[in-house]
Amino acid sequence: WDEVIAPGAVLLRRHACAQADVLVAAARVVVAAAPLRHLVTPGGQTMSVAMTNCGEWGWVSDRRGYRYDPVDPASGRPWPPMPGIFLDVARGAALRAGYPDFAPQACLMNLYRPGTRLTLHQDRDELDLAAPIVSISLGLPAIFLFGGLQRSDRARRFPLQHGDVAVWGGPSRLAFHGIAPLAAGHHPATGAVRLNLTFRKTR
Ligand code: MD5
Ligand code: FE
Repeated sequence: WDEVIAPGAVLLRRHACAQADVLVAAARVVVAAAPLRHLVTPGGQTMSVAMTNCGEWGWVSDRRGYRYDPVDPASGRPWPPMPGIFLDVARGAALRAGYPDFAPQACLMNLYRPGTRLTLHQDRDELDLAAPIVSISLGLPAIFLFGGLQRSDRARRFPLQHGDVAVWGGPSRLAFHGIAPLAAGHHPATGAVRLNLTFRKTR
């Protein structure tokens, strides 16, 4: 059931299903304190994914660039704390994938509505590239695009479903990846959306 989809990349299918409702409830608490928003890229494009963060550091983008910031620029206050259940599930998945000491400092929350996409990119704003990234998919299914180390490498497509957890480490840590435009639908846990929680060690 656990599948190694590339060196260092492990897909734990349905790993978080039992905790999914608690994760969604905790996500709503975070969003109430730090609302979802559409960030602008340095190139001036508004992202189609709606984002917020919890934990010590949050990922933000604006005309000046991408960075991790301890303060929510929308409120001037620190990001909400990472809910305990987020940490438990992220650490448990990392352990299962072979990373017993994962200590995430940031959780980026990505909300996808029908039509929302994330174009191919690399995650390289973190200072410690030896630490893995753990991501939890909730709600509507999505097609994950998994490319190689060069933007031009052909991307493979993997369906990601409610409760799936992926751990990206080793050589896959810098692979190009993205999400195909979300198909409309309904899921009992989230309604008409997909929520992805991404845990990172930032420094
Ligand atoms: C998502 N989010 O479904 C994805 C899940 C992001 C992002 O891509 O940057 O917020 S994280 C997928 C990921 C992270 C790091 C490496 C790799 C995939 N990979 O090697 O394919 O919203
Ligand atoms: Fe990414």
